[in-house]
Amino acid sequence: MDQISFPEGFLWGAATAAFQVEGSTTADGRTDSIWDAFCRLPGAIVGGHTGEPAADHYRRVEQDVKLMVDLGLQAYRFSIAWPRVRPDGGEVNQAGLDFYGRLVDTLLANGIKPWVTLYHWDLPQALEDKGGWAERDTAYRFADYATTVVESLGDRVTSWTTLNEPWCSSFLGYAAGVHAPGRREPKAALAAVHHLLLGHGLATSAIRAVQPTAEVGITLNLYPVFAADPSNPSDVDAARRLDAMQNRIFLDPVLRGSYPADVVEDFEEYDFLGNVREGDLEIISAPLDMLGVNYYTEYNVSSVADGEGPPPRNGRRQSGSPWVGLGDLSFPGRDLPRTDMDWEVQPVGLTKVLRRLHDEYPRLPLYITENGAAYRDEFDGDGGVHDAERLGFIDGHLRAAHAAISEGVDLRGYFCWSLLDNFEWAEGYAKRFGIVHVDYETQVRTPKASAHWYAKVTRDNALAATGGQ
Ligand code: PNW
Repeated sequence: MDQISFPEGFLWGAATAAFQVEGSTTADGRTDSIWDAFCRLPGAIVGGHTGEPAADHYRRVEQDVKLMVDLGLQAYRFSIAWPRVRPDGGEVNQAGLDFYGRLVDTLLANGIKPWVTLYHWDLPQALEDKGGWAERDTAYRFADYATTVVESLGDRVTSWTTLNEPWCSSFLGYAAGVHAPGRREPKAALAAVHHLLLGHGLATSAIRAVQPTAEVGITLNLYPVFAADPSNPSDVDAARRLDAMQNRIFLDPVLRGSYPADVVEDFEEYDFLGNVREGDLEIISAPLDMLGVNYYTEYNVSSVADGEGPPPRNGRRQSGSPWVGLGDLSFPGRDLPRTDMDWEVQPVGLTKVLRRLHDEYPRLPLYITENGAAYRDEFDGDGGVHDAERLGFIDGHLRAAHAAISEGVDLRGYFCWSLLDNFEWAEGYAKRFGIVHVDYETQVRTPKASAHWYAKVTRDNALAATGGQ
């Protein structure tokens, strides 16, 4: 049977993030990150869950790399915990660096490429105490931390991602307050946007100063955004503004060296430009080697009258809106299946995101750095986890990625989210994204059907002609 083949050299991997899998949150000199502190706030996390024990990856690195080998992974995308490496944002902690040195060595000994993210949301709490990302100084502390990591691992690691999803860090963390640090301060959220981007730019230069041959990128969570009713001007404007704050506020400064004019106007009342100093945009638009795309779903948006927003979350900490300046929004459901996160499954949105980057922005090699789905997985009588929905989700999105490649998009690799079931932020351990099941009592790992299937895809560098399942 014919196959759908990916280009030669296409990189197949899986991803995790430090706080979501490591556990051992007080080991070897690690101190609190904003997520450790946030987890202690009543009602912040479903079930009162914390970063312990997560998937106990800190103590099970050898076993987990063996698992990656069994799954035929060519690359492992993981993040480094800033509070292990420079616990209070200042002094270097060698024991923390040594952990990542061992992980990298074990990966390389097994022929797996380490794909390192420097910031996947775990800011040292000591820096949040000084204002966090709302403060400009945090960007400079981030560049110092990047230098420390590259000086330590740069002889073995060549692929660096500065930030993962700065949208979540800024708008979920500082405006909605549903992610750490749990602040509901729209003005601080917009300051955080700029300071995260400044940190990205400063870190990019810092990495290159230590390792001139480094491949450097940033990972953004991008979404196609539609007006639910294209004939309703307020829906059309809501879609424009949502696209602006979700996609373009990050893409434009990084890839074109300027903030979009409508973003500047929309956020004037929050003094967005007051954060921007001369020369910042040159720093932020430092040339990159790749762009990471995280894709989960599309947004079909409608504006609703103020006060008709979502109902309070039972038993949960009060939340604000991440949609700064947009008032209440609704996302009218379409006739699409949904994951356990209640996110609509729409693979064609991935093709659209990739095509947009190709058509509208200076071209860079693209990587899908996250894509995957939470489902309620259950063991079958035979001891296996037959996660047909997740398998179908990944299969459908790989077909959508392949369609973009066929249209000429320079997509170089795919990382599924996630290698392991893990701590799903505000949702705690209740949502399972792994292709490998984790029993949080025993820490036993069980590859799900999707993992066995994915191993074959990576081996063949191809999908079967008709859908997986
Ligand atoms: C991303 N939202 O998070 C992260 O990079 C991962 O750490 C995470 O586990 C994964 O996607 C699945 O959620 C997001 O509410 C979390 O829009 C929340 C949102 C988007 C991305």
